Amino acid sequence: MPVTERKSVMRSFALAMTLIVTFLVSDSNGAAMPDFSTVCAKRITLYTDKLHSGSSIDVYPYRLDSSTPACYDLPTNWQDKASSINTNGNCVIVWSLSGCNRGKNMRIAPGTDSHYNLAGVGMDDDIRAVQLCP
Ligand SMILES: [Ca+2]
Repeated sequence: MPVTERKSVMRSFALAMTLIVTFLVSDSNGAAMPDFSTVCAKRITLYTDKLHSGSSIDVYPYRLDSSTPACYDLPTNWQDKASSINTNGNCVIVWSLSGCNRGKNMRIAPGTDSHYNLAGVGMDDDIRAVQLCP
């Protein structure tokens, strides 16, 4: 491999490592790091339509620090859209407002009603945040 090509490869490698380290050290907002013990934990799936149909999004609520419950604020294009939910065996609290600390909320866990139709618990097209049960 010619020297210039080798240098180019090394430069690309160095850039990639810098990006990875930057990603690991801080998130894009420079906000507090999530607690990694909960980051990879629980997947919750929301659907735009009832009966787990339409478009879907997987969300992974995480803790910002040890004193707050794991919460995930939905992106703007998913606010007030969900009509059914798969908690994948987890217990969650869905909230009508972001932040998991205000607005209407409802606990949804294995065995509770309305996973297939959130209208049954008054939360149809009315979810902006998902929290893991504390
Ligand atoms: Ca909907």
